[in-house]
Amino acid sequence: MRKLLAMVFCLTIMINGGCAREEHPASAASGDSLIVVGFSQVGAESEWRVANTESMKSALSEENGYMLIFDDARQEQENQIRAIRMFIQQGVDYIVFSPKVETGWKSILLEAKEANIPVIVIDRYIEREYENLYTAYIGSDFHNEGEIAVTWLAKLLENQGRGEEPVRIVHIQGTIGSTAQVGRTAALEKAIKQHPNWEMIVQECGDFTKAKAYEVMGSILEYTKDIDVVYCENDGEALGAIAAMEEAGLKCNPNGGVIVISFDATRLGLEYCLAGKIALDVECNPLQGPYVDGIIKKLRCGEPIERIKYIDETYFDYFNITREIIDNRGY
Ligand code: GZL
Repeated sequence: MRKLLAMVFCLTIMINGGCAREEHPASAASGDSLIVVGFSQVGAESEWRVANTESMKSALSEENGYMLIFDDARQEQENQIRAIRMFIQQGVDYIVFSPKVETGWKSILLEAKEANIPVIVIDRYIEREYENLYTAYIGSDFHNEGEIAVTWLAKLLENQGRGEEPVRIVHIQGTIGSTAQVGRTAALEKAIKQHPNWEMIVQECGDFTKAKAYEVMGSILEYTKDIDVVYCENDGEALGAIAAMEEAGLKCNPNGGVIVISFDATRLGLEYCLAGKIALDVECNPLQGPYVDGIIKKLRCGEPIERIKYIDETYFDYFNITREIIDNRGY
């Protein structure tokens, strides 16, 4: 309905003195000078993604002075490119998107630049050589998330007297080419080179979904159950892998069972952590809406902005998680 509204209003452009409206017809469409934002979201593949979408929608609300045009790309980059082109044609004031993968954005971002529409990238990055094509980035340092995970794992194994023993690792990766996958994978691959007793027995893509990880883990269990660690690149994958392992009779627990490493620290993931099924859950904060709201408001007032913003993140493990922590989580 909002899109139709924006389209209809775009067709009946009102002449207005407001600075933003002179730049982009769509903001003339908003009548009471709402800031028109086109937001292209990757999809709804995980609890993390759902929380990210909710954060954006609540921050870029009409009450906060926005008309939000939302598009769910259903995990297809082509759909994101199509949506961004539509936003440009509608003459929105700002474009916000989470790039499914890092490559393939140069052409559409050049179109946005030519249309003089600022682009804010959230969550995942685009390839570094085109950094000049966006105005700001808000998200996570994914390599650091991976470093937190492998450092924690090395310490756990050391404390268990397994610092020299063979450690057989199954690696279930996120969407290949996404920044979250690139960073979390790089940290594990680097750690495996640093620990001669760590062995990557399988590396498969779980595409950040529970269903795909369940399927992949099920196939792996058909030819080996001799597994010490399963490194999953988000909570959805961890839940799928754990379901497959438990069906195969394996116990997931850092004390004597399979050590499951995960990322996101969604409430559901932390429930599994409390139960010991996930040993470590590294936080990846999806609550980026308020940051985007703040950047847009500063841009409109000509105030300086922080071009690259990494959100502060921590981790939770089976040994420190509590019911109170879970109950107080924002997502
Ligand atoms: C991370 C984000 C990832 C999450 C997954 O910022 O891009 O995508 O870790 C989500 O849950 O699917």
